[in-house]
Amino acid sequence: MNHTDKNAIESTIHYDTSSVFVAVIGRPNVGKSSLTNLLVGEKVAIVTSKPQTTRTRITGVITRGPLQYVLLDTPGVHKAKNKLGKRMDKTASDSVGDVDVSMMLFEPHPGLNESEQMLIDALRRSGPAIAVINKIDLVKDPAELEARKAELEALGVFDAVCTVSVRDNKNCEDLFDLLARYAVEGPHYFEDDAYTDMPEKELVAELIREKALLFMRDEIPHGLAVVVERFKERPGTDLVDIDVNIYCERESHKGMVIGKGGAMLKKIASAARVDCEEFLGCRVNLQCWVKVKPDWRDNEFLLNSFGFRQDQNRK
Ligand SMILES: Nc1nc2c(ncn2[C@@H]2O[C@H](COP(=O)(O)OP(=O)(O)OP(=O)(O)O)[C@@H](O)[C@H]2O)c(=O)[nH]1
Ligand SMILES: [Mg+2]
Repeated sequence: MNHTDKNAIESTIHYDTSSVFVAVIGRPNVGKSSLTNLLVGEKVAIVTSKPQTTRTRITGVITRGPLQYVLLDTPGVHKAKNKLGKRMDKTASDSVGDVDVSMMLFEPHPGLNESEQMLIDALRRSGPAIAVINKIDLVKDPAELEARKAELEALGVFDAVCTVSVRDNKNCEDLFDLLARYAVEGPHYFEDDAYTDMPEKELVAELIREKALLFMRDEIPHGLAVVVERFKERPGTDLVDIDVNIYCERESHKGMVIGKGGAMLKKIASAARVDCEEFLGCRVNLQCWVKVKPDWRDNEFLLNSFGFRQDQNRK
């Protein structure tokens, strides 16, 4: 069969299904992961009040009848201080080229920083986008919100500018109809009952990192990497044994992660275990070890071995 015949046949195939790939982008801490989790209805991405919580691209899947939404939650764009930061920024800016539409989140207060400008330039080059102003629960004066909307509309990049509060679940459901406009006819890329393609091991590692971010002072948890070394069900029981290495950048940080008499590590592990048991639906025996890998955030080899690869394109 020659190419022309093949194309003619393919163009006559009609699918009853469609999908829309959506990049969720924006500055750190604006609520990208919170919105992704809310729309998916499951916790696929960890959320904390600290910027740069998300480090890799996380897929959240929602199937509603014939239409499948695939949300790609990305790291917040920022001025990178190390190679990990540069990879995180690249993950975000590369994502806008891989999708059917980008959903860029904004804080309600006015202005755009340099990293946001860079993302907007990428959107100008690579296709449709909508703007979502989040955290409107924090806005006292409606005129402020109108001014922010006008500011974003004036950029001429966004097909629509919406206002939501993920915290109060306000206007978030409306995003489904908006995103559906960008759906493309074709097969579903994920099982209809899937909500993420993230392996259980990675979800466990992320939950531990979330607790470290929650319980520890600013810079230390940003220098941690968590790797699950063993994940094994005990035959004949409802128990999973999970061994985890927590890598930090300096010997002095190791002491802080472990804490006095092991108190900090215990606190992190106990809280993470509760979450792991909930999402795995079984009992968990979690063992954590703290190790030092000096300046791993600037080491290409370690970044690769900890899972921060750049070849994540899925479409
Ligand atoms: N007040 C308010 N806070 C919110 C809202 N949505 C998210 N937050 C909070 O904002 C903080 C950051 O949320 P994340 O979802 O982790 O933000 P992110 O954009 O994914 O951040 P990075 O992963 O660091 O880029 C958390 O403390 C959230 O609880 C909202 O609608 N209103
Ligand atoms: Mg995030």
